[in-house]
Amino acid sequence: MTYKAPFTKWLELDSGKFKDPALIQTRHLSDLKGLFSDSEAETSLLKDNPLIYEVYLAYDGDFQEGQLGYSTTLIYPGKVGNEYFFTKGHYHAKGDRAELYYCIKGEGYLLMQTPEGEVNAQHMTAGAGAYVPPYWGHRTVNTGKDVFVFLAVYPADAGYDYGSIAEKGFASILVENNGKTELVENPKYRA
Ligand code: S6P
Ligand code: ZN
Repeated sequence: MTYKAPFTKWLELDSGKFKDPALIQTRHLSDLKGLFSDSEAETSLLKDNPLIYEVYLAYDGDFQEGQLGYSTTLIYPGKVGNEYFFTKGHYHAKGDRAELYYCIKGEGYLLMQTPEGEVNAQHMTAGAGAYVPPYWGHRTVNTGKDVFVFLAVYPADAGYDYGSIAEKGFASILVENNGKTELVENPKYRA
């Protein structure tokens, strides 16, 4: 039996970034093309192609069953039209894998949906530990004025299914309406 060696990764609480990440993923608007509900606003903002979010992956081991992956996601504040910046969103390729999201700073929502289109939105500020049960697709949305940072811990073999979200979209979206955050139906959702 070969035992994996225990290790520690340090998170800079001010920035939300791991000091020595295994990998940093950056997602600009061009990586999320077609996902925002206001296509005109999206096309016009694509000229600037803003950075929407970054993922700092702490775990650099293997992705076998039994291991845990963990990372922080930093979603920057902003909107496309009246819709707040969000992550692409995904189901886990192994659908029965759950996940924990722990908010470090900022404000936002963990938006979830079942394959049948049932929606659930969990409000998150620092200290919130929100649970993504098996089979729920999940996307996070920054509805605040500052960067929204959360730690995600998940079975390392969960994997990603981005295709379903790219095809159908999310059933609900978070928009600003008269200065207030509202959860509304996504006009572009294809059930
Ligand atoms: C992985 C976990 C998060 C997301 C990250 C970016 O299971 O849910 O680490 O990967 O928040 O979101 P996305 O949808 O681009 O992977
Ligand atoms: Zn996930």
